[in-house]
Amino acid sequence: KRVILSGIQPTGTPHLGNYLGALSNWVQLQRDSSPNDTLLYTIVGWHALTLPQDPKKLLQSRREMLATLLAIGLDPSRSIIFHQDHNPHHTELAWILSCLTPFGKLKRMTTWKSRLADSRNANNESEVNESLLNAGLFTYPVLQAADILVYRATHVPVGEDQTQHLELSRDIAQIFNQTYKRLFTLPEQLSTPSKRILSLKNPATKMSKSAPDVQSRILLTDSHTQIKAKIRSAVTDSITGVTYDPETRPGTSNLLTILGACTNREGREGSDVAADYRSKGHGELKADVAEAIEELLRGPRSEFGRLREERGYLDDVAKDGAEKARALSEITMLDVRRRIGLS
Ligand code: AQP
Repeated sequence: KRVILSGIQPTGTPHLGNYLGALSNWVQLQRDSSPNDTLLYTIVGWHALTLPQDPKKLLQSRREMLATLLAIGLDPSRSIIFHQDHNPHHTELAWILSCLTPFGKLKRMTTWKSRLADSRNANNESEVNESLLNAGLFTYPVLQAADILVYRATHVPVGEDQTQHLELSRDIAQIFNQTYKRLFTLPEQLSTPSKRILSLKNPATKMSKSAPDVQSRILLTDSHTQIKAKIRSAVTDSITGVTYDPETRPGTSNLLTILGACTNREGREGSDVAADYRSKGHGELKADVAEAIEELLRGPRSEFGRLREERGYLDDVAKDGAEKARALSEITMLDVRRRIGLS
């Protein structure tokens, strides 16, 4: 029996990268899993707070993220879909785990190291600008461990960029098990055929919800016209013809990756797609990419448009999800509190 957990931050409207890299896999897991498996999908509002958020926008993004998860096909009668911040067990366990987590392990997280580097660059100094960093940015991998361990998740579908954090979750689980009596099974990374989708404007970086230029990403809510315009203006190169070479032609290769992923969810690679465009140009490629994205997103977009207005229904789904999640995590927390002497 597997317990599968994954999460997404409500930091803006989800984009094609989120969909191809994570969300579509969640739906696939729902389809392929055994009825004995428990599926938990969470909108991680507490993680979003590690960067400044406008409260009104955050509230809206949370609700819209829930509508998106339902619109793409997650079924609340099969999967437990909930807001992380509706279940205080996450933060309770995170505190307990943070008291067991060696400081040095957190210092070695590459996400932290790149934050440190950014805080230096921003000032163009070798000194860290501490006002650009908060304690949450340093400790959030512990909260992530708690998100997973509080449900004793056995499998976590995440991209490769999360491998180090998942290893940390396993280390923390092991420290707990050694310090107290064994409680946690060690969660495994569930490798998904996830594709890293790059920014349409700067293909040296990934497509991201919070990148300032909205033209750099296809939103799941974009109209057909918006999709066509964004793909038409996507950065490629001036080399004649279309070939797949992520090193020298990242923009063109990204479009091929998108086309492969949109037209065949079983992992048709950008290099396979390139063969169809050997004698064609960027214009034809872009037109086909825009149509393939439209084909993929049309259904979810119209479902999202309907669901976002159904506030009562969304509140009911969130409430029901939180109750189911809390009922599961309470079992773990009773055990945890007893073991550490705080029952
Ligand atoms: N460009 C991408 N290509 C493939 N997968 C991606 N994911 C994000 N961007 C891409 C995957 O989406 C899931 C949810 O991500 P998240 O919201 O938890 O945080 P993130 O990875 O930081 O995503 P964003 O879109 O870049 O958000 P912001 O800008 O707020 O940081 C994850 O499984 C992630 O791998």
